[in-house]
Amino acid sequence: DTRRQLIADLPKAELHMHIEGSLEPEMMFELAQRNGVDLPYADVEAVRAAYSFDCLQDFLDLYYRGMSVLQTEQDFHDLTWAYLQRCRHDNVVHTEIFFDPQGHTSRGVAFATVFEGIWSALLRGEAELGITSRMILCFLRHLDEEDALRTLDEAEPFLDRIIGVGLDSSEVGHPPSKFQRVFDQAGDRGLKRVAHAGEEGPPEYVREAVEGLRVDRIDHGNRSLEDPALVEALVKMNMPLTVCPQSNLRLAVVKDMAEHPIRRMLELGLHVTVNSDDPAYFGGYVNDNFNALVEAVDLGREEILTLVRNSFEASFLPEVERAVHL
Ligand code: ES4
Ligand code: ZN
Repeated sequence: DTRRQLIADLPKAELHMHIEGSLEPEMMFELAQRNGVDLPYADVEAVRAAYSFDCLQDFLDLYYRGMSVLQTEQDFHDLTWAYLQRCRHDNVVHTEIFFDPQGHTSRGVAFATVFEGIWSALLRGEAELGITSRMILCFLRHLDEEDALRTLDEAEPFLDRIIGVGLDSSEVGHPPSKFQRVFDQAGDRGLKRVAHAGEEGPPEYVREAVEGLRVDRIDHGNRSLEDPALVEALVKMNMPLTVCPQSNLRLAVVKDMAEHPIRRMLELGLHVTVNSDDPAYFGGYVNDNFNALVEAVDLGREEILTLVRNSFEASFLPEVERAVHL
């Protein structure tokens, strides 16, 4: 079909992808064996069968368990390299990846091990595949702000290779305002800022992220639609929303892909992009996410082109490099 072909052919940017969420069950088993980790699954099929979630927390429980197989710099390199192969397959030419250092330092893996493993793969991706990339350090919002502040201090030697900070994990009960000081410090250090908001949390959390944390993008942002004044403000400031359709379906943010609000978001004038979030857990990479939308909500050629253009416009590439893609 011509829209599938268009999606496949277009060079794209991905702006919302947790590298630990690209850990496919096959690699999970391989790394478990390599590192002598016991997995509570009999085989790869059993892992996939366990990927049935009622809500964000259901997923996060398996996500944190899964990442326990990641221990050495080589592990993080292999994980990232496998993701970059998917980028090449999907014609993703620029990617801004999230990583969760606290998910690793809390179990004794050094920040430098995580960072250098991912970084060396990204360098190789640029040299061998021509894929440009950035790294975004996410704070886990279910932990306290002191932990986030310590993590930002640990990141200090690497900050010239980190484009920005993000906020992820369990949303409800952990509003953006809980992280005001660490986001202020990140801003003082010249870092960009993004935050997951309005995935499960209320529109008020989106407002806090924008007005308090002064974010450059909102990750998800679906529940902004419940507040017309907020939508109007987001449109006026051209705030990008990194939307993740298959994640939304698998985490019950939307009941049915046919009810996905992406078309309404576009019609409202919101600067939306399409992303895979945790591709190994939610059933697909970027092209799969576009194709799922096309099939369920009949996205047209112009809408696809807008979404792809938005992905470069909302990226943290410098203006001149962004212009090349537009
Ligand atoms: C996440 Cl989908 C999602 N939401 C919040 N935190 C996350 N961490 C990894 N994936
Ligand atoms: Zn996410």
